[in-house]
Amino acid sequence: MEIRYWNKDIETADIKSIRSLQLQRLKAIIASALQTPFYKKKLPSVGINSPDDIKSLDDLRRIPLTSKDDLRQNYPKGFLAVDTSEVVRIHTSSGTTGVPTVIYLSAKDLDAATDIMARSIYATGTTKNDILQNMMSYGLFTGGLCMHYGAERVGMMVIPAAGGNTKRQVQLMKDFRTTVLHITPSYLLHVRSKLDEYGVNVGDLALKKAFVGAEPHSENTRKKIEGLFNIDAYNSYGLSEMNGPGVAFECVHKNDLHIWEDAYIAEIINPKTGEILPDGSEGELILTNLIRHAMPLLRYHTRDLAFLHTDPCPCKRTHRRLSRILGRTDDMLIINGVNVFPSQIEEVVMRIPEVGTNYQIYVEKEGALDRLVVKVELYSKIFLGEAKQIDNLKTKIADELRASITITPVIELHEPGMLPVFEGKAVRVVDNRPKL
Ligand code: DLL
Repeated sequence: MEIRYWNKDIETADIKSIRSLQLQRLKAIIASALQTPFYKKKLPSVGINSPDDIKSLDDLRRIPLTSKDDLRQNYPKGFLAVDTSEVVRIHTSSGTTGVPTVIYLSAKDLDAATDIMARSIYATGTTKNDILQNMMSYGLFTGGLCMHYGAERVGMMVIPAAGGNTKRQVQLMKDFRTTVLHITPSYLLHVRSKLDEYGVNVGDLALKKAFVGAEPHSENTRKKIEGLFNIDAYNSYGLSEMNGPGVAFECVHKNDLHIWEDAYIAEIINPKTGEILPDGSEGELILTNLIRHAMPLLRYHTRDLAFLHTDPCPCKRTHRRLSRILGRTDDMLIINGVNVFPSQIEEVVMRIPEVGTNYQIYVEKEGALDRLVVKVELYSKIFLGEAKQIDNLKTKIADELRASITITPVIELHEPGMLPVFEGKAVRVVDNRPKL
């Protein structure tokens, strides 16, 4: 397999050089942070008054975590380090409470983020000869524009299709011989479920790859996507606060995501104690952005659960790798006292061959107890099969889920197209229990 590098020196640099580059960049970012209203107060309170107070990477640990609430409470300009005349782009993320968070990029910041995006695209073996259909929403969400810029830098022809209008999307794929999709995994599965209705076979398309991200998905979902489309699906991780997609990306070997350590300092902490954990331990991911000076963000508390590791990758990139995201500390459900992550349910549901392309999780109150309902779409030929077979399938799904999460869910089986479709991030969990 031919390995291509966008910037071989940096991607394969020895760890010592990466750490020394991180220290140099951290000092520079501290200088910018001291220009922001937020960090101007925060950093001196832990004895950091100038970049010279950072002597080693360990000094980063002195800085308290920055949370999404800090961003909200200091909206819109509390984290801005430069005059707005230096800003060329903003993005926002609305999250669940409705109070937005905003990020600002200078021309230099945008250039640096675009380069990292191009590096991520290249790592999957994608080149200027590929045609990218970008099916993520364009606008304040980073998934559209940030990927677009990176793909243009690689020199690809980009189809800025954005999300939605599935029939037109498929037409675009056919007309322009799209080879790569950028899309959420849930929407990609939905697209597949519509092909028969449009009279299109997978073989009529020229697809080779998909970059899938922006939402949690299991290895079984990846396998399902790859099997249904006969393509390679690469996991792409990122978040608005760190410049959107391209924080960590899988290479051609698809064995976890290379986190670009020249641009981001990654730490894993114990969610309960805040203690920094060694490589290999699962915990919350904390990220420091080293390449954005208009709006520096130090030790951002992502709440994403993952682990980092240094297992050698055959591609010879040296940056540590990030595991698939295992869940978020704030999406954990407590059902009759048992902790359940939606990702555990997806892992089981998506490995059952009869299960189609969509599912949803409901939690309800039934008297004093909680009731977990897993609604699952089946492929139509199975849905139309014998009643006995369908009953057996219900039992099989419930048994497999009980073995994984120790709770017995109610299983509802649906025909294709009955569950809600999301063209962006899917809402997989509906928790109807009264709020305490
Ligand atoms: O979702 C940026 C992005 C766009 C990433 C396109 C990948 C592709 P936000 O809207 O700020 O930004 O949401 C960030 O989404 O903290 C994770 O919880 C989740 N997330 C993103 N990528 C993945 C992934 C974009 N590959 C939040 N696997 C993050 C699991 C993901 N969760």
